[in-house]
Amino acid sequence: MADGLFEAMRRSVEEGDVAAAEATARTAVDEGLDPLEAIESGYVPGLSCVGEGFASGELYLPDMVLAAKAMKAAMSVLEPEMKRRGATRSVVGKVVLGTVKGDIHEIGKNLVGTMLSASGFEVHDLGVDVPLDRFADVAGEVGADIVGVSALLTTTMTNQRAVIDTLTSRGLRPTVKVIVGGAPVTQAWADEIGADGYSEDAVGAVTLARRLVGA
Ligand code: B1M
Repeated sequence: MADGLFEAMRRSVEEGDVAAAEATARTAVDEGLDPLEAIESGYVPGLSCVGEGFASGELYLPDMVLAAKAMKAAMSVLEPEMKRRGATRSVVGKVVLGTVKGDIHEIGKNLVGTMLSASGFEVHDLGVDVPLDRFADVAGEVGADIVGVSALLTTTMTNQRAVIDTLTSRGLRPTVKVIVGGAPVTQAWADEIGADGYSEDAVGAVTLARRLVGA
């Protein structure tokens, strides 16, 4: 049963079919399916397929835009359900989260934010294309434990280093941990730029964040 639904989810994203993406997400919620499993086994394979088609020249930017719209429609149904499932936990730490300057990819960052808040973190999501100083500004204002910096492009990854440099120059690094992630990011890159941690997915980001705040 779930396999058929995952297949319909994958197809909805590949075809950029917003209505089908939303409908399959509602079915998942109605049937009590784990929303994260629906995202990872249903919709993300569709996005990956479109990404590969774009990289090989078989698909074009409008195809990626449509796929992202369908994915976001599904997320708008699944994210509240993820938050609802984690709603009773107490606050374990404060995270300032965003996608770096020059980069407008938000789906993975949003998933990380949703998982963190469902796991008891207070998340201050700055959005996408975030100016470098803004991470440090808000981290100082809210007394953040962690700054999470997402980047999806090899050309914008370097801004993760710049965010860390800004935190250092503001004197915030002794108290604020930095975690980095995004498709092109690796542990080696995280080490090179002096981040406190790297995770390849949203579940790992939660484990990492909990470890960094000693929860
Ligand atoms: Co873009 N794009 N895109 N895109 N896009 C990629 C990233 C690309 C790999 C596609 C490809 O060529 N195969 C490629 C990057 C190549 C590179 O640099 N290596 C690419 C490109 C080239 C571009 C443009 C330059 C295209 C152009 O204009 N010519 C352009 C750049 C725009 C910009 O940012 N300035 C562009 C635009 C877009 C859209 C706007 C159309 C759309 C984004 C819409 C949106 O987000 N609202 C889009 C999309 C959808 C993609 C793909 C297809 C899917 C990305 C995604 O959402 N994945 C992507 C190909 C791919 O990744 N397969 C591609 C699903 C998401 C759940 O995964 O984001 O990886 P991900 O997040 C994961 C982990 O990475 C991790 O956890 C998440 C959940 O598991 N993670 C973290 C993420 N952030 C984290 C932070 C953490 C920890 C973990 O701690 C803080």
